[in-house]
Amino acid sequence: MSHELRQQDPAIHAAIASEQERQCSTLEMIASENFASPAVLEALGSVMNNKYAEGLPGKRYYGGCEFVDVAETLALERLYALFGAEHANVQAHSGASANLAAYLAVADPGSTLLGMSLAHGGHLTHGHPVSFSGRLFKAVQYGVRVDDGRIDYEQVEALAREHRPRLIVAGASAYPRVIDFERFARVAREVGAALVVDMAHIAGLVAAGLHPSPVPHADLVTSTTHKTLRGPRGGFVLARAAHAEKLDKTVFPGLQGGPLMHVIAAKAVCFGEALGPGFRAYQQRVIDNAQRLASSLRERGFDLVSGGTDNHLMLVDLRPRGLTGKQAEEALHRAHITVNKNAVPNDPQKPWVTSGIRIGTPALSTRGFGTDEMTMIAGWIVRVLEQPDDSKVAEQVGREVRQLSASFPLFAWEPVRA
Ligand code: DSN
Repeated sequence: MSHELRQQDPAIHAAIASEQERQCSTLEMIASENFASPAVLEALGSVMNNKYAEGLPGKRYYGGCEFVDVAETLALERLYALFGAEHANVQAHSGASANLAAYLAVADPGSTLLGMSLAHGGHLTHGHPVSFSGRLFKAVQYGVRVDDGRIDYEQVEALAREHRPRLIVAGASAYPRVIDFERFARVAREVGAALVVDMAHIAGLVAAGLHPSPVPHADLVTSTTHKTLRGPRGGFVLARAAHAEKLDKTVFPGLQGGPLMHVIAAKAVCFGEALGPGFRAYQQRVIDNAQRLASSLRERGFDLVSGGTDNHLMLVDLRPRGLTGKQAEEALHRAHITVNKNAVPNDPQKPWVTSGIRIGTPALSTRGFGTDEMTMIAGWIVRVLEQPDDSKVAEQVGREVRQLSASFPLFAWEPVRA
């Protein structure tokens, strides 16, 4: 870390140093988190932070944009190469703002939006009443089937026929199975809706060809860049050519001012890494690790929503163990294992408590953890959750976690660049 920061602002320097130490010494298993490469972090911390560049490459409202234009053009070119979309915009500051831009590009406020309920694995911005998506739009929500935890496509079809939404939103933040985008597109076509797919969680798997791509099926596809894609925090939107102009104008000047050019430069670096030959192997490791972790937890008697996983995450239903998600998250935290409490479908607990935990493998896979380590970690998770109030168990597991972490240095991996 830089000398300047330590001298100028010791308090912030110390907080950053402590956060780095926390990331190195704990098991980071929050499904939406990852470790961006040193090259991504370098671009993020660069002088591109200083530049205003409203507009698009070659068409800016400010002078001096020739070098930020290079960065944004490369980000776009690499994004097209990754996902094969007809049009892209890389300026959305986040996944939530990417979703808002996509919705407003094809629907007016007051239109009906059919999205997956947060309580069943969707996202706040897919129509929850506390989010803009439930306030600006008339939200109708679908969920998963009670018996197998899979998306209830028949419910999606029935709700679409009944409510004739302008927007159908597919995608999830806590759904462990493959999503059938083709089926969503069929129903969207039937009722005259635009299909927006939020692929934020699975973008890396899609880029690697390990999850079916929504791009051929959706009118617009939104994503973040920091989850399985392993880049800087931020968003982007892909669109059919017919929506290109409306999308760009909705992002700017509709919703945002100056784009974050340092973040866009870092997105370009991330997309370049994703085009490299090592990226597919990394995403395969994410899936292999999730499957091993899921099967190890099941063998030890833990219930998983839908019985397992096809992707990078799993949802543990703790109701049969008499534990809440909050208790489990806190107990694992004491053992240096970081997960998040998460509602399970039809959860009787409040969102601040929940009956489940969501566990993901993208970050540990970046550190080089493999399936043997996943078996070990499942054993630790079980030990802690079987005696969640026993501080000696937490201490012992915490010691073992630190030992294992020490043999997987955070930035020892080498992304292969395009
Ligand atoms: N907060 C993210 C997640 O954890 O899935 C979604 O935006």
